[in-house]
Amino acid sequence: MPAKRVALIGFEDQPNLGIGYLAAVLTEHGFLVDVLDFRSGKETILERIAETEPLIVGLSLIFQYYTTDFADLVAFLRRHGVTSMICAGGHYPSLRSEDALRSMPGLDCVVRFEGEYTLLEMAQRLAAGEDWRDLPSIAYLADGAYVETPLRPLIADLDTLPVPRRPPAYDCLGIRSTSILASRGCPRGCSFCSIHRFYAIPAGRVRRTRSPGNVVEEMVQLYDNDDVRIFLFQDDDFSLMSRRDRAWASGFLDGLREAGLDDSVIWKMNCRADEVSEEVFADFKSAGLFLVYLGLESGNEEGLKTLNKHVTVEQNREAVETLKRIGLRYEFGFMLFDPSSTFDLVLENIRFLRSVCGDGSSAAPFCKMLPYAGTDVEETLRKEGRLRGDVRHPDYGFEDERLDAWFSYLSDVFHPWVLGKDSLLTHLRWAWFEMDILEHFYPDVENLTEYGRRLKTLTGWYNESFFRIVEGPAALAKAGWAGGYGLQSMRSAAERRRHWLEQELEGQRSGFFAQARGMGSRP
Ligand code: B12
Repeated sequence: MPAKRVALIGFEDQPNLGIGYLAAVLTEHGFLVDVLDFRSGKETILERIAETEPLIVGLSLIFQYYTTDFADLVAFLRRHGVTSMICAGGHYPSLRSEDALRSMPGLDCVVRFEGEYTLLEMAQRLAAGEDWRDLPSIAYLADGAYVETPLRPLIADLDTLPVPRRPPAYDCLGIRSTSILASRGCPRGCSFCSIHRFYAIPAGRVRRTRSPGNVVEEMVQLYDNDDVRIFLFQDDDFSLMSRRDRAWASGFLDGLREAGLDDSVIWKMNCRADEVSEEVFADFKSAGLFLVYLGLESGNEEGLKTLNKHVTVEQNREAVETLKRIGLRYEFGFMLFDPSSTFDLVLENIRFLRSVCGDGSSAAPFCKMLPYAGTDVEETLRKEGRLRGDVRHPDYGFEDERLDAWFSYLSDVFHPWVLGKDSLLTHLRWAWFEMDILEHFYPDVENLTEYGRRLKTLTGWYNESFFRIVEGPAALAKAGWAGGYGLQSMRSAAERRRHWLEQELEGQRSGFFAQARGMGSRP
């Protein structure tokens, strides 16, 4: 009798809830599941797999730009004699199954779309020594020929799923946080988003929501058993558009209040600008909502049309204004560059950003829209002959080639500002997260209001520096760089500015915490 073990490997920065659900379903049916962080390295993963000899090694490929790294891992495991079935799931392998199989030699199959019950049946078949090739929702190569089986419908009732397995809750200033999902799927057709197709292809209702009671029950469990006080909802869109959605939201708030969580936990959600209303969000705030991640995406009508957002610039602006009026903190997704970009439209985006967050209410991100596999925008760009790059770096050229040079200069300069765990933007966002924790859980700490004011000023300086770095070289870029004159001094000025902002942030932060500790309070 083979061991009933499965190993799941994925990117686990915050809890990877996809893996968490897969692991919970398998565990519920008697399998032992090892969850390994892909970043722990090939040797560590191999060691663990050699030790446990799982029936299946399952790869969670939800970020397509890890495809080549996962292909390396598969080759490495095979080279070192791993004979377990190796399969992959997630957005890219589901939407591009054949490409995934051909680009990852050694992979036995792809589990397409929602994977819980296909993976379970696969594990059961393997444990019983039975063939798996007629399972639904899989794809594989048979003697080099691509085969895919009919798709299983989406899980109709999310309440039937067990609570996902999670890594230990993350601790910041003594307060624990974790991720949670209230729904799956999004019916909107944003052209750049992988989610729209992912949930539209299999049969079943695209957007499914857990019952409010089921969500609150999980929160209570996490609160009671793991002392979790901060819940980060990862739903693509905490939808509030239909009457049914709003009834759900009010049921959720009632549930939080009945469970007594409304004044003991705080939570964050993601949504669109056209879902923000003063009444509903003020109510949310009174039940613990502390942060709203808004998918603004563009600050000009042309860009919003290209991204198929079906919102206007005015709605974007109004959503932010509403949150400010209520006193709710917000972060936002924004793609300064998209396939419709021209010099004027990028500068219009900057003017929009200055008008919404020039006051330091939130830090602006720097991003170019990327055409992920299976998205509408990828298809359009392919038809237009503008698609470039590869699976790891999907890309496109702008219609005006001078923009390519401008973007490339800016992304080079902004790399340490916005990318990675050590970037200035990440540090700023952390400082705000700490501020949220202090405000909600340590309100008696002295000088908090003053520290908040300083953070806001600093965020304003960060934003204004960012805007000027974009605006500065625009005329030069438009003139074909005119020999590059002035560029080097702009680059050095940007670097100096970043160093100064970093030092200022660190100085403010450590100064504040030193005095808070001096007072003997908990942080
Ligand atoms: C949470 C989240 C994050 C978290 C990461 C959480 C973590 N794992 O550490 C954070 C905030 C860090 C993040 C960052 C980014 N993210 Co993100 N993120 C999400 C989000 C909103 C939710 C993921 C989730 O919990 N899903 C719910 C679970 C239940 O579903 P699932 O993960 O898809 O898993 C199911 C199936 O896919 C399948 N499955 C998955 N894995 C496996 C494995 C096996 C073996 C099997 C059988 C099945 C299977 O079964 C699972 C259960 O049904 C998704 C959107 C989404 N709704 O999925 C975007 C998403 C994954 N992110 C995306 C992107 C682009 C990014 C960023 C690049 C954004 C940016 N510009 O910085 C970064 C990249 C981070 C990095 N690694 O470098 C894109 C990926 C696009 C693509 N095709 O590559 C998505 C799809 C959003 C989108 N709108 O397109 N993200």
